[in-house]
Amino acid sequence: MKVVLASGNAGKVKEFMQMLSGVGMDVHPQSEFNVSDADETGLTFVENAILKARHAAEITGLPSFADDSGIEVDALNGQPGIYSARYAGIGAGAAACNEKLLEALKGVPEAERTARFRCCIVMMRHAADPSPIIAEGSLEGRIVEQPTGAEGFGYDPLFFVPSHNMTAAEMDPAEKNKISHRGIALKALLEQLQ
Ligand code: ITT
Repeated sequence: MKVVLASGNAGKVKEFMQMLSGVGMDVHPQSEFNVSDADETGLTFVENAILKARHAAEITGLPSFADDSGIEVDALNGQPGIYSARYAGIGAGAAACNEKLLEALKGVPEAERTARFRCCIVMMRHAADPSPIIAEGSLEGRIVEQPTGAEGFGYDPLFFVPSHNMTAAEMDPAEKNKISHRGIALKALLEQLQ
């Protein structure tokens, strides 16, 4: 099955391509079709994932799936959440977002720095698909005080995973995929597709 991965985030695309190799899906990132980024005007992960998947399906005429994800920090009442990519402003980049998050948590003790990554994946068989497939995953952790590790992307250097005693950016990418919010959501999506 030829499907479009509706994401312009290189870190996500890399993880999806690794996880989907050998699964029997013919996956093509949206960049191959000159799909522009969709307007993420939703107020929830699922709304934004639908908007992105529908946008790619409209332009390509192919089944498309999108990931809307982010980090929820308990001490910040769940922020930045759906605004994770734009936390430091549109186009500001991951380093600026991470700096802003560390600043917002300055002085917050370790026990209160709990957070989770969330991921919602939506697959639409066509742009007017009235019943998209929706799959979700999350990963619990906490925000460290110093960026640590060089793997991954986004908030990974700040996200400590207690089960592995390291940040997501210190983890082997294959290991991250096994336990991550994205890995869990993708597994749930594939089960529904079968
Ligand atoms: P697309 O919409 O084009 O897929 P995006 O980066 O704008 O790319 P989102 O709106 O879903 O995607 O924002 C997700 C942000 O959440 C992402 O930019 C990271 O900052 C963060 N994030 C999500 N998953 C992550 C992960 O596995 N590791 C680190 N940060 C992650």
